[in-house]
Amino acid sequence: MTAVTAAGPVSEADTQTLDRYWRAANYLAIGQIYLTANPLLAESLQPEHIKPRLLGHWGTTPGLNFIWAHLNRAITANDAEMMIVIGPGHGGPAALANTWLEGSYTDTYPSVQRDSAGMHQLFRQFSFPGGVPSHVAPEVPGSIHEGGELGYSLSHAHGAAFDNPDLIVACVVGDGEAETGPLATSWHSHRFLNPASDGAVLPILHLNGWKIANPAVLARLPEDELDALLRGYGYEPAYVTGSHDHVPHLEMAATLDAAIGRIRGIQAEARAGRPQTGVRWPMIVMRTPKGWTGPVEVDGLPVEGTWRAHQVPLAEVRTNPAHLRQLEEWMRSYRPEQLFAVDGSPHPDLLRHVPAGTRRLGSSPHANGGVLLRDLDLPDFRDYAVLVQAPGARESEPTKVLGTMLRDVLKRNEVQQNFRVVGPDETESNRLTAVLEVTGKTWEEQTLPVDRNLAPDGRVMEILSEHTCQGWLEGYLLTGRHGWFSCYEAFIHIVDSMFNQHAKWLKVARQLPWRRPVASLNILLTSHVWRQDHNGFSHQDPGFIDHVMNKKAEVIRVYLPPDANTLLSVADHCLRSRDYVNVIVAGKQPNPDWLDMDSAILHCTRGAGIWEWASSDGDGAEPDVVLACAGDVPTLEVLAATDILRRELPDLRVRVVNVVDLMRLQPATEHPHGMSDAEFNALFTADRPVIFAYHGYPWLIHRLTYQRDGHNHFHVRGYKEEGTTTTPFDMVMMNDMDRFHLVMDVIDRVPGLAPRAARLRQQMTDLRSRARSWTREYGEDLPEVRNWTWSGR
Ligand SMILES: Cc1ncc(C[n+]2csc(CCOP(=O)(O)OP(=O)(O)O)c2C)c(N)n1
Repeated sequence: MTAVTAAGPVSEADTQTLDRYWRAANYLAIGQIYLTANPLLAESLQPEHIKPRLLGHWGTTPGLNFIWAHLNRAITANDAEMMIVIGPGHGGPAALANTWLEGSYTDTYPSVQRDSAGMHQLFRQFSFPGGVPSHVAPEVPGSIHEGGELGYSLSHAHGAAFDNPDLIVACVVGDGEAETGPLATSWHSHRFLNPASDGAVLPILHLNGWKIANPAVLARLPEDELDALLRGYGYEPAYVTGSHDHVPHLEMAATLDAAIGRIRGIQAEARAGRPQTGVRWPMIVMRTPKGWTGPVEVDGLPVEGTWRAHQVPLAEVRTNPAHLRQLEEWMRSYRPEQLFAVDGSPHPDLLRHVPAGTRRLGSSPHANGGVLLRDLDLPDFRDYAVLVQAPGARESEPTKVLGTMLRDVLKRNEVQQNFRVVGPDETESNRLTAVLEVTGKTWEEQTLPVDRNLAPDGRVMEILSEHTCQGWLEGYLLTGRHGWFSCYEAFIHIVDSMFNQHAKWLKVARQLPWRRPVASLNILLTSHVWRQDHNGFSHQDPGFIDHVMNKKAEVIRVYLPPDANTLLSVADHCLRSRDYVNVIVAGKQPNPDWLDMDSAILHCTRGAGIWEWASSDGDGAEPDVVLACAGDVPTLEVLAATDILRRELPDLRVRVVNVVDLMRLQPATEHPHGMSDAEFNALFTADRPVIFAYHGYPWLIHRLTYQRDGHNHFHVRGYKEEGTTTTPFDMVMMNDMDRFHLVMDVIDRVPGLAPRAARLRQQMTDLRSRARSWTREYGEDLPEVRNWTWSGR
């Protein structure tokens, strides 16, 4: 049979080539799961040819191989530039088999040639200690998506497509994956895709019917209901159905050509200045058996087309001769002697549809984004400095100041089109509003006169799904661009797990010389725990930092700039950095400006340092106490406490230390930013009390410093899960991090001070009581607290 598709005829010979390629990929996938020797079945299989531990996932693999084979043809026939994102990334054997067949694997890893020795190595290394992982991990060329943790394929694929007008990202979505929250919300992503200036995503919903042990919901919906659901998401679904007896090569070829034709049609209209509303992007629903072409039954139980095919269908091959025989029959059913020459190389004719060079899915430069990465054209951050004539003499809203700089980053990179700002509906709430002076918020749907700042080509991307924001940005970064994510501090926890996966990706990618560095993932956390005046307890959670700290030191950075100028300096540094996750916690509420720009730069370069202008330990003298702070609100309270101490106990030598780069606290052996013990002791002393006011949960500071000489003298105040909707000062009092309590802490900890400072201590208790009753009576903080400023003593 032949068919004429949108890209021309597909002949009988074409389908045979596709089928031979597919059989070869299936054979290679099974070889990876089972064999450690005898790759071409030159002799009959023996137990010693079988791996001692059988690991990997067969079930999804033949479907993935089928898709890859057809994408090859579609790329060649349509002269298309494509990339693949594999949601069920546990189908690693498929990606490895296909990249080996097409030659991109050997290009990346010359030690694995396309011959029998290479095939042997391909098989042996899979899921083997010292070899390669079972998933579509960073080690796999052509991948930006591991797929180990399910749910992020569509958002990653869209991130890759933004600002890549010639790229079509084929995105395989598992029917199990489709049940996850992140995937379910990411169907909306195409509503943020601009057909004029972005590429396209072609979702391929892989309805193989099952997950590990259960049916998949979408696979059991009545056909009309599934169709209505996908249409409701704005897609034009096309269906390709295969079975044990029918391999739908012609249908798949025609459907792919039609989908590419439709994508190009939509783009051509938009690019000719005729944008349409209600664009329906194509998608493919591919219904094929799980474990397709594998054993139909094992030990009398059905396997092909059931959940039993998910991992390793024949589990006892080494010990059960019947299983071993069945494996050999299964592998020989692909007729390897017709697919591979005696030297193990694939017969050239089965590679006829494989595209050339960087058009191969495993060689797409987009999937190794660092090779395409261009530096941002950054303005001089010093131009946005707030003027600070004296520490604390005036106030500004740090994120609002940062907004002016980000605005100009957007503007200067308008031509490069390689910078986007994402956030879950909070860009304005987080006071980055200035960015909207030069761009809009991406919006392709209907608009109403009351809408503000929406634009089809907007570069600020807002969707109320932290998952989708994070997924878009990861996809955008991994394909060689830059971005900025701003989020309420409490709700960044929603993407804890996505952050984990991205940090793991970076850790592994950094060890692969062929993966070029990508721009860092910059996460600005604002509307933070201490200033949730509108919202209260549900919005008070600084724990993301603790979570981030679990990841490899080489990929994570945490910054707590205490004011506007330090935030600018930190932001500039983060925008220039590569291969990190930078977490920046900064306030949006009016906050004293402590440092002029020159001092801010010096302080941020040090990462932690003595604020001499605030300290009274003088040159050469050892302090009686160190008041340390990290975070804007802790810094304010520490300075207010210092002010009291210097006024009331003028003989006490107080040293104020501010930490902007939290990683400085770690030992130099643990983090590249870590301080040596000598440096640490010089700053914090080895034996004086250190009262440390910290933005987040106090135990983190102990965790970071427990090996230091002076650790026993560290007393940390921070958020201890006390909160509600109340005044800013009541919040710090609820957590004992207020200035009055810090003074009490000093009195309690400095040896010999308690007896002579008893009156002051009592005053502090009284002031706390007074401050508290004031809030209860007047609904705001005490005037002397609200209006306190650094006296410059
Ligand atoms: C978020 C998440 N939860 C659970 C798992 C464990 N898991 C691995 S594969 C799988 C089933 C996946 O089904 P589907 O997406 O349909 O893939 P396929 O059937 O094609 O293998 C599950 C639940 C996971 N990897 N990620």
